[in-house]
Amino acid sequence: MIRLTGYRYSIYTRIARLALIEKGVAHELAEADPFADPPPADLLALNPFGRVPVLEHDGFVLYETAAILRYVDAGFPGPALVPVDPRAAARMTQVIGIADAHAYWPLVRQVYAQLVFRPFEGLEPDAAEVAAGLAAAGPVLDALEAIAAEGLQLAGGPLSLADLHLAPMIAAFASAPEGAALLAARPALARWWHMMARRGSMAATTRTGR
Ligand SMILES: N[C@@H](CCC(=O)N[C@@H](CS)C(=O)NCC(=O)O)C(=O)O
Repeated sequence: MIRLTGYRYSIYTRIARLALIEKGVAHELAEADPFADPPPADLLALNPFGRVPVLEHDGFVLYETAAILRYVDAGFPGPALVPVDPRAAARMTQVIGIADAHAYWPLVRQVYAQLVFRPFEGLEPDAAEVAAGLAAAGPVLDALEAIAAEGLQLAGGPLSLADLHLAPMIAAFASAPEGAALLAARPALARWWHMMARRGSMAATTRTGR
């Protein structure tokens, strides 16, 4: 049995769902809201940090999205999502590191959360957070643009874990017009994003209603 515990609005849950779908791994979804205070006890029992997603496979419990993606790729048949070429593989790991360390907070938690999610919940955006997020996003997008332009990753080659890790963050960011404008100014990255946005797995993982 393969179960993914996640949250419908979670970017990281979407990353793990993309990997399962792209590999063709049958799975069930369980819902847990990690932003609840305190997080649900059944989530804390799976992940002491109270974050989603968490994968369970026949009693093996795994949290941290990068680890989940590696496990899904290595543990199941389907297209290989890690390049064999050492430089392409290194770039893949680098993109995942950039996404986690530098992209998630400004792109998702500052720009998307303030400009898209808070209005969706009927709340006002915090202008200072938006400004900070947009300012921090620039260098992150520049770094990703350089990687996309180089061509080893984020360039429309064979699908990799880097594509899956980054796409939900860019999707959220680009859903704010201010984010879309910053992305459009990076042509190689924008080209990659338009290819990723057309994938069936992306369409299958837009948030579901309650
Ligand atoms: N390092 C974790 C991060 C996961 C993460 O931050 N998930 C978010 C949802 S997208 C979460 O659970 N947030 C709850 C919180 O920040 O309290 C991973 O890679 O899985």
